[in-house]
Amino acid sequence: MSIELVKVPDIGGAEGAEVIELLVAEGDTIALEQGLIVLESDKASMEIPSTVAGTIVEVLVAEGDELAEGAPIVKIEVAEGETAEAESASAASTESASAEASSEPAGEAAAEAPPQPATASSAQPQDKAGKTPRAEADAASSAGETSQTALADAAGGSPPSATGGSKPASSGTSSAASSAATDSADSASGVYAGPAVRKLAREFGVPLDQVKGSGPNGRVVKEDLHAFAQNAMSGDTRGGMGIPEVADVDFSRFGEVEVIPRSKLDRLTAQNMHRSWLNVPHVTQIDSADITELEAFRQGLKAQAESKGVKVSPLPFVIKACALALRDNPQLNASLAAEGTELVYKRYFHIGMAVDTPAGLMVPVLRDVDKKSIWQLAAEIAELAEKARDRKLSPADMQGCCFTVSSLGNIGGDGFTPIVNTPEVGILGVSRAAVKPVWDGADFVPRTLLPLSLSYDHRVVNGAHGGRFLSRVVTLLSDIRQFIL
Ligand code: CAO
Repeated sequence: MSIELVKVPDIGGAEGAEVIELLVAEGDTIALEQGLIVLESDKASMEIPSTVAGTIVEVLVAEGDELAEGAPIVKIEVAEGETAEAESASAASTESASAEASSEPAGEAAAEAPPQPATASSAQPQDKAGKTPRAEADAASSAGETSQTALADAAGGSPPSATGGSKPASSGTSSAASSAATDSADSASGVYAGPAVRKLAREFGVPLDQVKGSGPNGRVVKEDLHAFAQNAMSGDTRGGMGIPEVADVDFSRFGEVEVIPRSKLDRLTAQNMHRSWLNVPHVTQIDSADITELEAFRQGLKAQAESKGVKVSPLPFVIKACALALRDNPQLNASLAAEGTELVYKRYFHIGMAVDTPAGLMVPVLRDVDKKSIWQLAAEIAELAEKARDRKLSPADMQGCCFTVSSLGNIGGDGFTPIVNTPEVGILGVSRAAVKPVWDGADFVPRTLLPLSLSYDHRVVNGAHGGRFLSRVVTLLSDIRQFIL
């Protein structure tokens, strides 16, 4: 174990370069050439890499400090065995404790050693010229060449890709120590930007790694920051891929109009739809159930229904089928929790029913549907629909929903894509049943088909879950004897 002191290398004569970022902290284990700090002078910003691998023992600078060449940055504890490698890559900016005590001044070695660019390969012992790693290190060290690998070649404006690496701080060939750097990698993300742009980004509080650079090799230029800031102000932070505002249009310019304030319920519904649409990745699967037998059975119930004072539409059958299918497919009866890290599986089967009312859409909830008969469900559907239209639903009537059924069967249409009522993860759209010719293997026969569309939250429900659930609903409706199994 030895303690190495890493100092500011030759930074092109810059005096008083400010520490704008600390990239390491005490106790960090760092690799050779890993960035230690970012310095910014009035000409350049530059990441200063470590010339050794090891553990940071002490950080000797703080953000805002002004440093010049030779200023100590960190003390690093280097493990035995790594010292030779570290030393071979070491520059004048690194001094081991023993080196500090050495009687040979670095300046003398510098005078003897010809300047040569430091490369990653300089970290490897090189013996072709018969030099020991230490001697090689001395030469490199003397030349003051290493530690500059983080600097992009400002003179040539060489972007990182020009050195074959994706980051200037990588181990590609470094520029000469005396080169002034104009671009540097953003410490966190490998973003390239000049000092003025980085400064501006800090002033704006713009995270540079989120800005798309339009300069050569993706360099972020001032115009990119301006565009980013403008987009942020308009709510669009992704270069037009966010949610742009819809401009207000004066429709009266084109003809007579009537402006009516929306009801609170209407606005609330709009908000809920918007929230669901923006948060939930939707998938909709389509199928149809052959309800020929169900319809015959339902028609046969008419007299009985009248005597009970209940009207039985296809809806109670659909809702019951959903409850049974939810029981078999718990994924559709789940909700996301704890910011998506947990799933709550509900062991009850409360199903919401979309009701169209003059005031807007309402979704009262039928409880424990799996345990109720078709008669009970038909009666409750009628009762809740009436309460909804009369605006007599209590908050409790609309809470605790696991899954929603939205039926437009009484209105028409061949299918639609319902929006999931998050935090539920599924909704079944029911369209108008119609008699259609179906091939039975020998002939086309008239069958009553009920179009169904299942939308689900694809974060929770995958295609297989959705497919199994919908198939189960179809099977149950196609053969209602399955209800009792
Ligand atoms: N296919 C064919 N006919 C259907 C049908 C279907 N899928 N669903 C219902 N019908 C028929 C019924 O059988 C009834 O006809 P009969 O009187 O001849 O028997 C007629 O349509 C009217 O039914 P209904 O509306 O009285 O009863 P319902 O149980 O089907 O629906 C309710 C109740 C409250 C869901 C419904 O009235 C309603 O409000 N639907 C709109 C839901 C909605 O707005 N969804 C969209 C939400 S997202 O914007």
